[in-house]
Amino acid sequence: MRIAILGGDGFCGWPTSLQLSAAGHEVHILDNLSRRWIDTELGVQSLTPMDSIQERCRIWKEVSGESLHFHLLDLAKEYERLKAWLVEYRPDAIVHFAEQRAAPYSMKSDRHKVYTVTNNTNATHNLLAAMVESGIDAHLVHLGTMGVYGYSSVGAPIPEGYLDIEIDTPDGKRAQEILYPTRPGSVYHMTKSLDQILFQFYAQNDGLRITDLHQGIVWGTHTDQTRRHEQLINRFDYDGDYGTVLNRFLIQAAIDHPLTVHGTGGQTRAFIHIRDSVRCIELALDDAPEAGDRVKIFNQMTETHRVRDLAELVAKLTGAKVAYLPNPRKEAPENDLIVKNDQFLALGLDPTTLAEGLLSEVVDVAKKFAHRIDRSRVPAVSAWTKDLGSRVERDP
Ligand code: NAD
Ligand code: USQ
Repeated sequence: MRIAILGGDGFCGWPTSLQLSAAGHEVHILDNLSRRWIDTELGVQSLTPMDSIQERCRIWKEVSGESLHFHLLDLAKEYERLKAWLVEYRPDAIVHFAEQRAAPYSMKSDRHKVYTVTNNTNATHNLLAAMVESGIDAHLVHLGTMGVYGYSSVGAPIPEGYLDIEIDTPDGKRAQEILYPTRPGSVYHMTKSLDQILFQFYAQNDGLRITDLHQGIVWGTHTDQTRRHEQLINRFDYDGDYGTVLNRFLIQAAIDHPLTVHGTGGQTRAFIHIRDSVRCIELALDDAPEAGDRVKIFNQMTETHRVRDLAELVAKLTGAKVAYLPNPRKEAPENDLIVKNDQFLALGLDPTTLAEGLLSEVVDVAKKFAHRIDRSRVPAVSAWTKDLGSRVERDP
């Protein structure tokens, strides 16, 4: 297939591009490199040294013999160029990663809220409108988030996207299937809830074939392809805005920084290793819906863990101390989480568990690149409300 990877320079997009290229697909990366600019804005850098996207593509050609094609394009701001690109290249499939994905960054200030909503909703809507207008019949696979469901403990498993309900009518009860009600916990997560409605409309109105992957928190760094050359290494975010919880604990342990648990650490979240994330995207591409089908939704996660359990696990493995800090976020202090992920397991996903993968990530990545860590960038200082901000700043 000819596959467009939107956001293919990012943490999930880069290893996905390599994997699909290695599998023999013609891969085109479209990215505006905004993530690299945000690193500059925040004064941070990936734990792992990253080459330019052009250099990464050159190394891949040397290593694999396969070409990766890079196109510098802003999905949210360059509608006409995007449409022209689709008309010219007519991809068979499009994988859409190209959004601002950090919840803390989206809550940093009013400017960051506005940027996140403008960037993410315009990127997705421009893509959908351009797909219809260009008349291409590509399968769109979007990276959504488990966070659209919210984290209130309902005691029942979260289904894959849809909920069967009964409505009282004058003629008795009527069964209906609805999108699972969203309850986003940040402006970023809210944009993913908006994306869901955009997808529902374009699937129903224009017969677009869309798969939405509700992904949990991705951890780890390497895939088989990124290991093939040191310059193919994936990015690894550890700072207080972009670093996700388990990857942060791993590097904190590597530099003897106390593990930064927010609140009691009673928050339960869904997790998936980057290798499995990439594999799931391959599986989803092979399982495209037909025109006229509802949006296909998968829960892309393999395990759930409570934050304090993760901290204790990493502490046991490494001897690190655990610090319980004031929580900069407005979120349930404790929640249960049971998630259905039957569809990917049925398609043959064989998950990497924390128990198998954790130690190698600590040794191969966190310890190896520990000298590149700026300790001052470790604390999470973006607060969800002004009240929470004043508490957080008092604590490192
Ligand atoms: P990332 O920030 O590393 O990568 C996103 C890429 O998209 C970047 O290279 C960025 O430059 C590009 N981009 C952003 N806006 C763009 C625009 N307007 N035009 C063109 N390119 C643009 O993020 P990631 O961790 O790789 O996440 C990828 C996707 O997966 C996101 O949509 C995110 O919501 C989703 N996701 C990520 C995780 C996770 O733990 N990392 C978990 C669940 C879902
Ligand atoms: N947390 C800590 N300490 C830290 C960092 C985080 O206790 O140092 C806690 C947070 O308060 C939160 C939980 O860990 O309760 C998860 O935080 P996170 O930053 O790892 O994850 P989140 O903000 O939800 O966002 C990440 C990705 C996002 C993706 C989402 C999947 O950045 O793109 O959509 O995970 S999910 O969480 O399933 O919605």
